[in-house]
Amino acid sequence: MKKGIAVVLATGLAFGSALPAASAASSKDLNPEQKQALEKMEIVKQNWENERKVPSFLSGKLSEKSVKTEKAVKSYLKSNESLFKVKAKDLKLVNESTDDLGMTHYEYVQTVKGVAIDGARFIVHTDETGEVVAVNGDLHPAAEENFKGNSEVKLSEKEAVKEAWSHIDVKPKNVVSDNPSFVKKSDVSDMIEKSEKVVYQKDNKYYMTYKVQLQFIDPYPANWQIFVDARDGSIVDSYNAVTEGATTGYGYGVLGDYKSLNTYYSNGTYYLYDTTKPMSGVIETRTANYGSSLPGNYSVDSNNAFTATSQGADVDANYYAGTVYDYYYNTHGRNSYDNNGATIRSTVHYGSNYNNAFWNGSQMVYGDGDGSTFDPLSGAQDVVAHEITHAVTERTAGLQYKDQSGALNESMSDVFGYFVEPGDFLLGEDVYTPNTPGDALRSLSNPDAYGQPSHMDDYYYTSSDNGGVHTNSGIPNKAAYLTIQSIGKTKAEKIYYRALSVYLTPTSNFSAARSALLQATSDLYGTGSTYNSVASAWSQVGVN
Ligand code: ASN
Ligand code: ZN
Ligand code: CA
Repeated sequence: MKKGIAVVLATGLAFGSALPAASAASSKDLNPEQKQALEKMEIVKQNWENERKVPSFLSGKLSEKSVKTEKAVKSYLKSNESLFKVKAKDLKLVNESTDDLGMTHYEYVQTVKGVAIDGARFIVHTDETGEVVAVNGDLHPAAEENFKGNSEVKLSEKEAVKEAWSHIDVKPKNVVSDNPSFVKKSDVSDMIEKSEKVVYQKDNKYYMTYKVQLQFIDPYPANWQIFVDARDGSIVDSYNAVTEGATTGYGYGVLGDYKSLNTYYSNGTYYLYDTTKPMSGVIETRTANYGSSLPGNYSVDSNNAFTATSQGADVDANYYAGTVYDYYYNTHGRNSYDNNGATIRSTVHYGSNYNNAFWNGSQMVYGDGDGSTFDPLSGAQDVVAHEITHAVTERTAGLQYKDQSGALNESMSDVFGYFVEPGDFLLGEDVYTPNTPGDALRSLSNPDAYGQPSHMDDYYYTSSDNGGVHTNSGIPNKAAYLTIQSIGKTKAEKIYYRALSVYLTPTSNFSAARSALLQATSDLYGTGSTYNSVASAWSQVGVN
């Protein structure tokens, strides 16, 4: 210990006297505050000695002579070995830099048998005059005496890496190693492995290990840090440093069907949060927890298996929203409902026994149904497509939700419900009246069977339901059905999307819809038989 070293603890307590000479100094002239500080310092000093700890941060005037070269720093460290309790020869310079203030920072790593202790950095800071003004970092005074397996390295680096892979039970594929001794050349890699020999401290013991880092995204995001004992290949310690990333989980839908899910992992929790789409936003699902506040809490799971019955609504809302996104993107080149990649958010478990679902202008909302009229409504892909299409309509034609334009708005949602899930012409059959098989909410092919008109002769005049938007939609629905029957789905969906996104306006009525669809047909397929089929479909429902 050099005389004249002033000490500042990391807590900011400043001591004017030298250490440890201070203990010998007369305390008579000290005020109570200084006395207390001195006592504290005594405790700190004793702890250093008893626990073989070293100060982790010292600042003040720490050197007498100017220290301006690495060699001078080394001899400074040597003359202070009793303070730092580590031999200067075991400190290896790993970096030296001078900053804008003229301070130079000498960064050392402590070694045992010439091998660095993992993370053991110790930095000496000098000012522009070469005075040591601070030292800080992490030294291990007891590393040598608590060292395990002195020079008994039996494992090769390659063997250690193999042990690491088998420890995490992941099959390495398309690996690029940054270890020069067995590097494989490849431009693309699914996995990266790195390894180096380090001394690793665990429970006050020091082990000669290979630190193996295994990094990959699949089958889960990982940046494994695995310390393999160099003597026998046993694992001294391992942890995954990744706390965030896209993952693949699974779950069961409302109907109990298995689904693979794009999920997101963050800090030990998996979210129904799909970041895999080519959109700026995400597809996310939340839960209102049977209440009515929106948007609610994220739908989460602790192990990426969304298999509880109560999670069925959450699973389907996110999964089907993803398929509807895909439909619009792949079939129409539309990126989300706003065609600008907006987040598609759904909230499930809305209310209690709530027999409905809706687009509220910002997001989808799904009730669980009462179990007899409805199962959780997100369990039907055509219902999800119906609701998301309301968002598309809002951002395109903007059809006003009343009277004929409102019925057209409803019809567009039903028709795209079919385009997304074309197995049948029924709507909502998968969740409607679970105890009555074969029925549905509505039908494109047979609106009358569900209390809807299918011809202008039966147009229903009412002041309820915004002028019967869920009733009179039967008329344009039937026209759509007839169109699809005669020209096929592939042409029909192109025509409908073009009419919706190019020609229809907020106040379009049924007659304007016929004109818009015919114009779209003419643009895409000319004025031949396809055109005549569309015209005929509308004539058959009495719209000319
Ligand atoms: N499920 C209904 C619909 O999307 C809710 C509503 O009346 N807007 O049409
Ligand atoms: Zn609707
Ligand atoms: Ca259906």
